Amino acid sequence: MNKRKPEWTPEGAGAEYASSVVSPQESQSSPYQRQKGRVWDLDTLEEGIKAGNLTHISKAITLVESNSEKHFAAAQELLTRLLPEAGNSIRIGITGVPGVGKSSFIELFGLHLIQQGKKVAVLAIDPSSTLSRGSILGDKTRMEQLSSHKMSFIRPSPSSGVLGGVARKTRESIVICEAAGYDVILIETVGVGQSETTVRSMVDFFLLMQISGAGDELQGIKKGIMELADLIVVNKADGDNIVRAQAAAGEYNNALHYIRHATLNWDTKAMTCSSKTGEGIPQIWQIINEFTQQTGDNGNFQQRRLAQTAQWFEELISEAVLNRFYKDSKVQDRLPELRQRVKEGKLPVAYAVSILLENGNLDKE
Ligand SMILES: Nc1nc2c(ncn2[C@@H]2O[C@H](COP(=O)(O)OP(=O)(O)OP(=O)(O)O)[C@@H](O)[C@H]2O)c(=O)[nH]1
Ligand SMILES: [Mg+2]
Repeated sequence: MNKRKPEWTPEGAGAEYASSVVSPQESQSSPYQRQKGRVWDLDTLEEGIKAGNLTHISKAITLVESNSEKHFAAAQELLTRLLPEAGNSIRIGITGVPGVGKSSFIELFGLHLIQQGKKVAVLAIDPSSTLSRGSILGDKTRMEQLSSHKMSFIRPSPSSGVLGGVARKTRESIVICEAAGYDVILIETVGVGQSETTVRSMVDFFLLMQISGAGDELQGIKKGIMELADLIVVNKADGDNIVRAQAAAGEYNNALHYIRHATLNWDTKAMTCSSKTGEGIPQIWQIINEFTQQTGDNGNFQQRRLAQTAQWFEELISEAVLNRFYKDSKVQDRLPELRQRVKEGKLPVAYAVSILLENGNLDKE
């Protein structure tokens, strides 16, 4: 704070005319900045992230994952600062049923990328952890070498909250990782519920992982998921399983002739790979490079990102408006009774809704 004197101060007057002036910079500082030197100092976090400091990246992600309102303001300020540095990566979603080999694949694939001079970040969206409050994905035991490599960063799934909330945290974590200079962001998710669609809405390239099973290969696959994929990989193509895996890939390729592909002008294909022997891993990276090149040239890459952000914005508005509505005390006062009257057939549904939207004002009745 500055000690300043008003303009009308008589000449030669002393300190009795001084007033305290808060400089604009100080008044705009968040509560976080005022806690300089503490864990969440934003300047330090920002600098650390831009320098690729792993501790600071982790702390920043913990900050965006926090559910407290105080942390929300700080997280948003940090993200605002980081946004200009973000966007320079390829974001790859990897999905498949539990046990298909996602984490094993990411271990070998990540190491291959590092060999190509890339920095790799691995994030996870685990819808089941929102129920069990535990994190089963992105487990570092399956990614032993990758997790200890200095060119990689692995973050398990946020362990609580609804899918929508977890997705927001992952999107924000992507911004942090990109600002920290990661070239490839891998997002692992188990194929459960809406998680595939959610991950598809935040990545550039979507890899669907499968294994060959007995009989009809396509039976086990959820309708619609193939339409999200930019590449289908039949994993565990090793040992006795090679022939079966190749046959499965062939069946997927046939089926792909008849479905709509996820990306305009991109031919989604199926291929085999082994996350045990590493067979197929370099080819997968090559395909992703072709994809980036092609969609970059025809503008689809950038267009999809813009559309994703726009869509996310609208989704968040809907979510926030709904939250505000249910939190409104007048709505809370009236809701149980109106719900009951609607149930009993005593009040038309649309009428009950209109009453609630008038902030529970029953004068309308
Ligand atoms: N033979 C063989 N085994 C594999 C391959 N990939 C993974 N496995 C094995 O399959 C099992 C499951 O692998 P994970 O990588 O944990 O599978 P995941 O899809 O990440 O599983 P969740 O995280 O539980 O959804 C492990 O025992 C792996 O060793 C492969 O290409 N070939
Ligand atoms: Mg896994």
